[in-house]
Amino acid sequence: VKTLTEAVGEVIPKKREELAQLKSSSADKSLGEVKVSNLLGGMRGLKIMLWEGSVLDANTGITFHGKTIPDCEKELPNAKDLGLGGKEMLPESMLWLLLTGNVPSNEEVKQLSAELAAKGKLPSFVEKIIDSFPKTLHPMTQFAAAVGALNHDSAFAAAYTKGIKKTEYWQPTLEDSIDLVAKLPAIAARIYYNVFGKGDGQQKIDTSKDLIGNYAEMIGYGGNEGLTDYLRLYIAIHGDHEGGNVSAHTAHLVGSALSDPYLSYSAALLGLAGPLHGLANQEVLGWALGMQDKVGPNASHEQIKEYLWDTLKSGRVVPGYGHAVLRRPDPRFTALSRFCDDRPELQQSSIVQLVKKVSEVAPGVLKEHGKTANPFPNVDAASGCVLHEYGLSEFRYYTVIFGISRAIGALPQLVMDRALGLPIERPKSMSIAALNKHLGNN
Ligand code: FAM
Repeated sequence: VKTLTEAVGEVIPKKREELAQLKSSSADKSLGEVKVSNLLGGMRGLKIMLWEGSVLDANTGITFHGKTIPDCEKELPNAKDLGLGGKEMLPESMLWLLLTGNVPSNEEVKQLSAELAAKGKLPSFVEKIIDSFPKTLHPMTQFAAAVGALNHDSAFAAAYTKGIKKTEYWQPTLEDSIDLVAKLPAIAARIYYNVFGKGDGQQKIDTSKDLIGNYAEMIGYGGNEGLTDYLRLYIAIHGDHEGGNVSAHTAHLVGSALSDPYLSYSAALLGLAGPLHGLANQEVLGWALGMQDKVGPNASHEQIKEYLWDTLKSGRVVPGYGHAVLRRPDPRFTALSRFCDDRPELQQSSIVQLVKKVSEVAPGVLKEHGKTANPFPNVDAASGCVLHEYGLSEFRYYTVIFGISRAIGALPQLVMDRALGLPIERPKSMSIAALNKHLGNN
């Protein structure tokens, strides 16, 4: 059975060849013009980054090496295929797909799970760092700090200091990346224990379990098959959403300075911690529970509409709605809704049902409000209520789960950046005065 490292090694020559061809055939071709509105508008729409794992279409949503989420649900080895209890795709399968462009076999995924389990334990100094944080420090800040500290043992940093050849950079980058994916659950579980007192924070990692089976065990939900399976799906589909979102772009940008994967991903986590990005999932649940408190568990469409208008009139955004690129309901939202429809216990849940009703009412209200370019639900409209229903109710923790996931998308690109020898990022910035001068404005 092939290891992930061997599988990546096999695809790199072809990728290098494709890049060389693109450079020689098309280096001078235009990808569109840059307008002042692009510069002032968060660089929206500018095609300025190479990102191999996934492409986001405004209408059809995300594809991972050309595969939609339903394709992945059909083709990627899942919990049932591996006899793990549950039936959702495994994040390990998604990691393999993102790194290689190929669907792994059941045996390859099983071997990868065992490799991750074997590398999953944290060094004791990292445990001590996490234990020293005040409980009141946001879990995402703790997460980013612990991930950054793992750079102490970075294979890439050590190899670079020794003077490794540029063409070989990708190898220790991949080694660090696999090591980091393996250790994220133990960091996240230790934070959960310290801040919320759930699970035992001990690193009881079983090599016969998958990454999320071990994570669920460490946070005290080992016996909860529904939650464990939900976490598999959630973590698999939150992994990659092309390169321009804040967390993915940050990993790529910081990595372009040849900062190792721990440093690059630590920075990405700090971006994920912002309320317009990853923190939205914690915001949605607080907002939905607030609505439930106000209008009761069986809110009518009319009451929901009123609550939505109250939010908008008070100048706040409706969390979980809108997207910088998507102009349709997010297929990740659809996948999580499908999960809810599949599980009888979630059909009884008042919060899950309320969130579903909101998704029927909010697009109309947001259209009438008239500001949002995309009035449809994004992934975070649904992600938190399921966790809450299964008892994982500490919503200050939710973005940490997103943070376990995003590594599965951001780190493969970092490996590719090194394999393709991409340069340090350095876009040109301009001041208002310089812009006016350039444009001939008085
Ligand atoms: N509720 C109310 N107003 C909204 C809105 C929403 N959900 N989404 C966008 N708008 C407003 C936005 O604030 C802006 O108003 P101003 O002109 O007054 O600044 C206007 O509509 C145009 O914004 P846009 O072009 O539609 O969106 P952006 O591309 O600027 O921003 C989001 C995209 C996601 C940051 C934005 O839609 C938002 O704030 N949504 C709520 C927070 C959220 O759900 N974030 C999660 C994103 C997610 F997919 C993830 O990262 N996990």
